[in-house]
Formats: sequence, C-alpha cells, structure tokens
Amino acid sequence: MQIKTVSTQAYSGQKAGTSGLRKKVTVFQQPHYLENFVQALFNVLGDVQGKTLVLGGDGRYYNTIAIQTIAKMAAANGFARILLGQNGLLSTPAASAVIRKYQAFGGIILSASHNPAGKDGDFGIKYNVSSGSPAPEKLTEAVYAETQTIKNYRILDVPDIALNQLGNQQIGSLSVEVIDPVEDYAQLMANLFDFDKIRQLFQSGFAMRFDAMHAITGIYAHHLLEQTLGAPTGTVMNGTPLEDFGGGHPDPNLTYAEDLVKQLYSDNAPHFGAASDGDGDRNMILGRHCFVTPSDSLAILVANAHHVKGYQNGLTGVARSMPTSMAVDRVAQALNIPCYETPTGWKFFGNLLDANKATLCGEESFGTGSNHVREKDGLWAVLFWLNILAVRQQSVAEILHEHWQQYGRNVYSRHDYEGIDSQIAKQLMTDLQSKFPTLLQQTFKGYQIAFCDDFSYTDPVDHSISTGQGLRIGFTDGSRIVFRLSGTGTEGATLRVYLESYCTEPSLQTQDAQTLLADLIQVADQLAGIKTRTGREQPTVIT
Ligand code: VG1
Ligand code: CO
Repeated sequence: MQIKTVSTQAYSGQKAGTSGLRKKVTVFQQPHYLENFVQALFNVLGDVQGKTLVLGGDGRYYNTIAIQTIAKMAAANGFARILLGQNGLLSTPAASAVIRKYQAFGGIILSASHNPAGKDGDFGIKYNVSSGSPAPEKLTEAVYAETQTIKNYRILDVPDIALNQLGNQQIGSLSVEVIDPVEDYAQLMANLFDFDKIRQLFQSGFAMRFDAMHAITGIYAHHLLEQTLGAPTGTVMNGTPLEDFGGGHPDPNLTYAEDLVKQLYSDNAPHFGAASDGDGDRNMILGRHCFVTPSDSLAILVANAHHVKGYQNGLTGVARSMPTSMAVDRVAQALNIPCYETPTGWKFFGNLLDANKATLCGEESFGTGSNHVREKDGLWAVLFWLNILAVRQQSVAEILHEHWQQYGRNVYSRHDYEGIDSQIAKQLMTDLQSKFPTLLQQTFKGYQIAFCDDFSYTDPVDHSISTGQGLRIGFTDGSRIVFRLSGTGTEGATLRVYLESYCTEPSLQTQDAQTLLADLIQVADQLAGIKTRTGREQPTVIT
C-alpha cells in the first residue's frame, strides 16, 4: 500500500461562499482541482492521526468519484476511520447528526445544495467541524489561503471502495465503515417528535405530498413518512435520488416546485404539502390552497414548540438571519426569550447553538433547524409541522391566520435577479451604499427612511466580526428593504432584494404579499435602479 505524493499547481478562486466551495462540475474535473482543495483543508486541520471523518453527499453527478478520491487522501493523511454513507449518500442534516453522534473530528459533505446537477451542473464541497456545524469563516479563510500556495497532495494508491457494501473495509491503516445513511437520523427524529400522534393523523385520512425533487431526501422521506409513520405509498413524489436531479432545480420554492404547488392549489388538494432541496436542509411548507413563508414558518414553530416532545422544556432563545422577516422576533418577545440576528448562512448559528443561547433558528431561504444538529434540516421542519397539525387538529391555513391575528403579519417577499452581470451587480451595491448619507429621513411613497447601513455582526460568543453582510434600509413604520449579493451561485451574480412590512389589520392580512408590498417594491427599484441597470423587467424568482 503506497502513499503517493503528487505535485500540483495552485488554482485561484478556491474560496468558500455562503456554504462551501461551489463550482461547475467541469471546474472540479480539472486535474487535481478537488485534490488541491482537500489537501489544503487537511493541511489546515493539522494532525488528524487517529481521528474519524464523516463523508457523504447529496448523490449528484461526480459525488462518487469525489468520495473515492477523498477517502484515499484521508487515508494518506492519517485519518483512522471514515464513516461513509452507503452509496456515498448523506443529507446535510444527517451528516451533521452522524458527526455529533459518533463524536467525529469533522465531516466532508459533497453538495451544491439547490443548484442544478449533472455533467453541466454544479458540484460543491464543504467541511463541518466536530460540533456538526459548517466550518466558521476563520477556518474557510485559512483553507483558501492554503489553496493559493499548495504544491503537492498525498493520496493512497489503492482500489476503489465498494460504496454499496455496508460494514467495514480496510484501506491501509484506515478503516472505512459504510453506514446506513438514514438510520441514525431517523432515530434522532423519533426522539424529538411524537410519532404515534403523527401515525394517528395519517390513519385518520390526512393527505400529504412530499416532493423530494429527485434529490437526497427521497430515501429519508420514504423511510420516515411512508414506512415509519404509515403515510400511504405515493405520499413521497420524485423520491428516487438521481445524479442530475431529473434535470430539475431542486430548490423548494413556488417557482421550482411547480408540480407540488399545483397539487396543493387544485380542487381536491391534499391537506399538507412539503418539499426539500438537493442536500435535504431546506423545506417548503404548504397547506391546502396556502403557502407559509419560511419566516412565518419559523415563527409558528417557535410559538408552538411547547406542543412538541423534544422542545417541551422551553427554548433558551431563537435566532434568525438578518434578511429573515421579524415575525419570529414578535414571538420571542411574547415568550420573553432573546432573539439573535445573524448574517446569512447557517455557520453563524453554530456558536449560538453550542452556547445554548438559541434553540431554534431559521432563514428566509427555506431553512429552519434547531439544536438537534448544526445544520438547517428540511425533514425535521416537516415532521415538526406534522406534529403540530396532529396536536392542534387544525388546517395549515387556520394555524397561519390565527398566528397573524395574534402577532400581526410580517408581510414578506424576496425577489431574486439571477445570472446578472457581476460588474453591474457590484456597481449597483456600491452606488446604493454611497447614497446612504443623503437618504436619511427622506420619504418615498409614504415610507420614511429611518436608517440605512451595511450589516455587520459581532458574534456574541467568540466576538469575531463579519462585515459587508447586506445593505439594509429601514423605514419609520418598521418596514425594511435589504439588498444582498448571493454567495452560492456559480454563474454571474444574483441580486437578492428582501422586502418586509408589518400589517395588523385583519381584513388586509390575508391579501397577496405582492399586492401588499407593491409600493415598497417600487421604492426598492427607485433607490437601486434595478430595472435600468440590469435591463430586467421582472425578478427571475419571487418567493
Ligand atoms: C443562500 C441563502 C442562505 C443559505 C445558503 C445555503 O445563500 O440565501 O440563506 O444559508 O444559500 O443554503 P446566498 O448567499 O446564495 O444568498 V443551501 O440549502 O444552498 O446549503
Ligand atoms: Co441545501
């Protein structure tokens, strides 16, 4: 068994974005591209002798090839054990759960999440630390620095691992344990939720559709919803993971989960609908003829957490990303618990969860989760909703409307302009920010500007500072517009415009968000010149 040291040349641009390194598959296929990044990571991690690494991915094209390479490199770099999801599969939340349960040193997750897959699609890699949390910025920056000077990497010259064969395989001094990707995760879910109650709900004729979008959650949803909780076969749609996700865009929103949305708005719609993304960490919640925004969903989970076994002892606090609506803030205030506001990206919740400052967290981008793992968790959110529905015996729409009546409605929408020219996008942001000093107290369509800033965050636990996290414009009535450039795309730039206003008038509350936000949408365009600069009349995606 021979360790090969292969000389290589550094690539520029191996910089992690909001969630790991994401590039076109063709970029990863360049000679030594993946190896460089993995060796840079191992160099930064330092001594890994005797340690355990968790490894798996969302099953997209290039997953198994990357897994073979990484396992052989881990062996050559001194890891003692790899816990590997069977067939190379592990959803992002399941990987986080496995890292925690077996007290691994860390994990490598191969995924580009909701980005399309296949030969012409995207691929990605990210590292999670021993708490199960995505690597903090300090670590990802050190890895990036290392990729710029890397000269060689180490790999063990051995035949491929049998990825489908459960149990132990030895490569050199590394023991590779192929594990069932669902089992540990399913057990964790059973500890948190009342499965008997949910089983009764399905027995009573409650109809649900879960759209796995041909991605990773198919295997988890079949097991949990149909096999364990007794939902009828057919509840899970598109449940077989495919390497190209069936050519689709596994992003659970109103645009990309079109089939599911149609079903939930049809005449004989099921009671409940949900979808997840490529790597299983996102969720979309739908009721019969009703859509719950992720921000409202987070607020509702927090307000109803006492109904759920795993959270019956109360929540220490909650956290949301900055652009997420302030609906959860109102619930936190009523519960008299702190609410933290973090930059976009799950890695910023890690410290709050570890320090027990927050129990539930969420992002407007269809991400919700809790201290059970250190990633957002799609199926967890779906089971949480099922548990609430089983206890409250009301429809999704009734629960949502009652919530608005009690707390008021934070009317919310995000407008994405995808694939715009990077230069134009950057200029738009720079110009908008430079206008800030002149905007204060000015009024646009009846909205008076109270503050504008570039969001920066000081972590309350380790006091690290993250700057440049999005431009915020706040109005005197509590409405907000936030502008951000995406950090997960692989082509051009994506401008995200987040719009929020607050409505307490019950007769207005049930109106369409786009109608209620119409004036604010025009103000956003007026302030940033979106249409003239990008040449786009409409956003690509509205959620
Ligand atoms: C997007 C979302 C962010 C999320 C991130 C990773 O980032 O806005 O809230 O944490 O994706 O999610 P950005 O930088 O493109 O806005 V996932 O499911 O792609 O891992
Ligand atoms: Co994801």
